[in-house]
Amino acid sequence: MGGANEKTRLEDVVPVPAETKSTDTGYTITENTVINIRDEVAAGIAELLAGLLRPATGYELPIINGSTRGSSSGISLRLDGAPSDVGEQGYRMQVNPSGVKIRANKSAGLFAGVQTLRQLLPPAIESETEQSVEWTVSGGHIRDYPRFDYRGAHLDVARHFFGVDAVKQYVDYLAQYKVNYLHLHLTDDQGWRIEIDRWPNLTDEGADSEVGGTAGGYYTKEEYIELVEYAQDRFITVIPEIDMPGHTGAALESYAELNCDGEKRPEDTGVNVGDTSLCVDKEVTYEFVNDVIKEVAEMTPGPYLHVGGDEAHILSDEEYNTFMDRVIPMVLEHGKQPIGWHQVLGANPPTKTITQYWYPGRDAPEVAAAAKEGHEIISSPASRAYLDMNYNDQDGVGQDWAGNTSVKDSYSWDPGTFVDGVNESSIKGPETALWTEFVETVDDIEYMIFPRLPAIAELGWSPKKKPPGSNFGSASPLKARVGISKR
Ligand code: TNX
Repeated sequence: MGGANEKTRLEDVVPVPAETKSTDTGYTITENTVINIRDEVAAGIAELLAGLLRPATGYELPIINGSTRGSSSGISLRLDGAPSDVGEQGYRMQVNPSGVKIRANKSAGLFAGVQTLRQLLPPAIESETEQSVEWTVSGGHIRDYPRFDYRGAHLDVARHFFGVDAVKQYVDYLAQYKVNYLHLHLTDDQGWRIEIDRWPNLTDEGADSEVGGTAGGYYTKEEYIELVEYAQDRFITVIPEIDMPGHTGAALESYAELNCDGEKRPEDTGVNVGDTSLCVDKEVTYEFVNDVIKEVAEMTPGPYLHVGGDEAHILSDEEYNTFMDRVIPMVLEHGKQPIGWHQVLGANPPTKTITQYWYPGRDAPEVAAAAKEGHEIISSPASRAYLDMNYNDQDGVGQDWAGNTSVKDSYSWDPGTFVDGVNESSIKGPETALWTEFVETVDDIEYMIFPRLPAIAELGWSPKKKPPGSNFGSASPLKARVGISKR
């Protein structure tokens, strides 16, 4: 990043926009700047923008609906005048001495444009107190739209619990890099983090600890809904994951009847995986799962519900398939499209089931076969997108089972072609994962996601121009904007 007087160039934005054309003269926000809108739909976005700009600039920045007051010097946000080929998430932006114009077809695009504007301002704009800075935005024209409609980020709140404020902070980070799905891993052996009315012990007994034995926690329904709405206001859709039939120690600790031997499992504060399962032979298991899916679906406006399905090591294939054959249709019945980790393919689920690929390598014939049958694939290869992997032997608070994962590793792969035999047309998009066995605090989260999360956000958004990896040059926009290259 440059000195105080050096402006951020249009092509320094992360993710790098599809098309930029710079001019010499930009726009400076002053005490006379107004924010113009024409549609009520744009009002919420204008409020978010004003809320960001007011503290650091100290300016009033009134939002004016429908007017072209004065010479209309200022920022204008409008849902017309965007080229149709920027689609529902893209935008067009023009900056000249009289103002900044952002145009989009849908509010998601307007919001994306505002995130671009945010990065084009001096970094001091993020300050909560008034700064004396010249608030100049570089001049020029941007036409921008995503390569993949889906750009996800996962967060494990089960191994270590993160409360509403921490997750809101995470959402804010995602929004800045135009990530539009937040996958919350809500349940695992070490904790059940979401209130379910019909099964209250899940949170009365199954939520009070986490890895290492420290206090855990859970979201009440109201808190979960608050989070979902907070994300929605930032054009991020929450995908809840209830991991089943394995990774269910917290449920098995809460209800004796869910265990095959009828005994409650002891509390789990370790980091083993694969040694728990719901009892697939008991009818009560399916009543339980149906109730959970129903209640989670009811409080989730987004179209997806993730059923996990990974690492059910203590089940036979037949038992696993029996379980998935009953559970996947339940998700569909409750109006959601199912997603499962790629092991779910073993059960031959209907093609509507989206599969999330997570192994480190490129060779995954079952995933290639599923793609040919019509399954959509979310691409999260552990060797690239697992942000709980350490950067190198010195840096990181995570693990290394998929290898150390440098910034370059995270940045130099192609989500569209990573898995052998899968065409880009089957790829929904990339998704980062942050497992939290060893990630304990918000500081830990930030250390692990920056700058690898922006790197993968760029792979999801920006056009594929060059062979994978060549984006990571010394003049890389990512490097310029988010620094850190030694990890
Ligand atoms: C594998 S990825 C898991 C998680 C662990 C993670 C740690 C996946 C579907 N299962 O249970 O937390 O590795 O990196």
